Amino acid sequence: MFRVRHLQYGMESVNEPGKDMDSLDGSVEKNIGNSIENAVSSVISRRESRRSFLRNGAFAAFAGTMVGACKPAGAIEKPVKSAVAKVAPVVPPAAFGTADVSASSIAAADAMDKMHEAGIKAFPAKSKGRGNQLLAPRIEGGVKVFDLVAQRIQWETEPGKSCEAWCYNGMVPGPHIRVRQGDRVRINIKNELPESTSIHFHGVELPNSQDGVPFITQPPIKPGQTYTYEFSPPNHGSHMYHSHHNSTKQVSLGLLGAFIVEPRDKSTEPHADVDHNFILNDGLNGFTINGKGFPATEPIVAKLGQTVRIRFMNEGMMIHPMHLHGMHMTVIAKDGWDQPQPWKCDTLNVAPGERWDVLVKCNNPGTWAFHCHILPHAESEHGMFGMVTALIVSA
Ligand SMILES: [Cu+2]
Repeated sequence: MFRVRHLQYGMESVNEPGKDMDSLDGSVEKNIGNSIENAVSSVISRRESRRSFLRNGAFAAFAGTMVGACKPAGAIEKPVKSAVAKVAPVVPPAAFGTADVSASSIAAADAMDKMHEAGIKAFPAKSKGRGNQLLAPRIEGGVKVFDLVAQRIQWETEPGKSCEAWCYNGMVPGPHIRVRQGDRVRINIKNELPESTSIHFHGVELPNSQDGVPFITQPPIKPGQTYTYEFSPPNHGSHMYHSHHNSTKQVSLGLLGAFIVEPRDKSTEPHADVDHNFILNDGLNGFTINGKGFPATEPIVAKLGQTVRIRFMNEGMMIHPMHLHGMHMTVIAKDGWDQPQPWKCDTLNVAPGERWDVLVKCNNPGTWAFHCHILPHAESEHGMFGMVTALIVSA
């Protein structure tokens, strides 16, 4: 059911949009002979279905680009269409200000709740592939060497929803690279894509020649070529690496990853029992956290009393105000730079390109929803999807 519900949302509105809108006023006239209540009820019903069309139509236009690269595994038109029939029908509401406890409203509520419940019960759902895995370097003459391969793969963002992804080393996000401030670092990138590419180390203050922008600091890395970057990161913090060529497509399809530079003196770091990268994306493969959409997102798990460090990174094209239930976050760094004074919040707006480091003192046991608060990035009438996960604090 999960795999088709975003498509359902867009497709259910394809019923009779033109007819619906054209006949809106005519339906009033036809109802003159009926009771006033019937006429009002009919108009409201029409308007509701029109609103539903406008809302769903707008979403469909949006979703058309968002899910363009994604297909439910093995899915064809037919199963999607048959699933549409299961969607709760639009029910004429009772008059405003009165409780609508009609059997049809209860049935519609039950049908909607069932979909919501199924999503929650599936969490955390198993899906193929896991991104953001730590990549151990090879040491060559004191240099930390990381080998990356840019390639096209099929990637499952949630159970049964398979997308074409462009990625590093077969995963979305690409491997988590972690080095120390001042380390000598070498990155070999082999391009197996059908386009040229490059890598930009976002936030690291490198010599100009290593900045990774084709035609400004280097030639594009052509299909089949291997290119090498080498540098010593001067500034620590939560940074990123991503393609800087045809990036609207390449980054949104998954050519991105966490590049974390630990401080030379690790004793300057605040204590954290759990250190979690939280990478947001919102491109061709939908709304994702670490390459997955709810219910396939990974929960953050901690014990009561522990401190969790979360490193938010936005590789998408939209802002995402991330909201944690039940506990506050203490913001300690922005774009890798320590805040002059840590500050507290429960909703943190993460704009494209930004990184924010926060600490959460897990002093409230339970499973706490943790989601983007632009609600169309997180929930529809079919249940939660996309940028939703949970912080689970066990007693
Ligand atoms: Cu969002």
